[in-house]
Amino acid sequence: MTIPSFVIGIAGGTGAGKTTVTREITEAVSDSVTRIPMDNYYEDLSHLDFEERAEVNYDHPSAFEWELLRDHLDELLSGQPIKMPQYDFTIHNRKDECVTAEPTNVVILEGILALYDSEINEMLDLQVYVETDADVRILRRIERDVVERKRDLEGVMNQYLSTVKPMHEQFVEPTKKHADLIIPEGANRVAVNLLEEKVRAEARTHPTWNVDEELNLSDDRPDK
Ligand code: UZR
Ligand code: MG
Repeated sequence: MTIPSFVIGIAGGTGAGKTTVTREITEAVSDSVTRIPMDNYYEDLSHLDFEERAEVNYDHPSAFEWELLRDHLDELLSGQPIKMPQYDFTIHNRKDECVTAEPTNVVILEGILALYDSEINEMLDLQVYVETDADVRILRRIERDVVERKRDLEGVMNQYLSTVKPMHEQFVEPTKKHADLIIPEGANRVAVNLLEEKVRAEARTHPTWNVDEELNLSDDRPDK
C-alpha cells in the first residue's frame, strides 16, 4: 500500500497552462503520480437537459462536488484507491463510467479552484498558482473551445464575458494568496524544471523502496 508523500495543488485561470505544467512536471515519473483533474468533480447534472446544462455557471465554486473531492483526496491519502468520475465537455456532464485511481507517492490536484477550499488546502503540501495574462488565456481558450470542443466563437466570447472573467476575478484570482509558488506563464522553463526535479525526488521516495534499500544496505554492514 502506498501512502502519498507529496500532494500538489495547481490552480490558475482557464487557459493559464495548468494542464501543460502538470504534464511536464510528471512526464518522467508518470507511474508514481496520481493526477486529479478537477473537471472530473463537476456536479453530476444528469437531472438537467443539455440546454439547461449549457447555461450552468461552471466557473462558480457551486458547480463542483466538493464533498466527493475531499473524500477522494482523503481516501488516496490513507492509501485507498478511488473511483474517479470522468467528465465529458461536449455534453457538459459526467460520463457513465468511472476510472479507478490508485494512490501513488505524488498526487496532483489540478483545476481553476484547486486552491479554493480550506480543507483541501490543508491536505496540500505544495500550492502552485499558474499566472498567465488574461489576453493570452482567452486566446488559448478560444482555440481550445472552438477547435477541440467544437463550440462557436460567439458562444465562447459570451461565456467569457458573462461568467468566466467575473468568476475568475471573484473566486480564482484571490486563491493566489494561498500559493507557495507562482509560476509566471505556464511555459516558464526554469520554474517548470525546478518543480519537475522536486516531483522526481518525491516520486522516488517510495516507502517500500526505502525499506528495501535499507535492507540492502544493512546486508553490507560489517557488523551484521
Ligand atoms: P480549464 N467548462 C466548460 O466550458 N464546459 C463544461 O461543461 C464545464 C466546464 C469550462 C469552465 C471553466 N467554464 O472555465 C473551464 N465555463 O472549463 C475550466 N464556462 O477548465 O481550467 O481547463 O480551462
Ligand atoms: Mg486544463
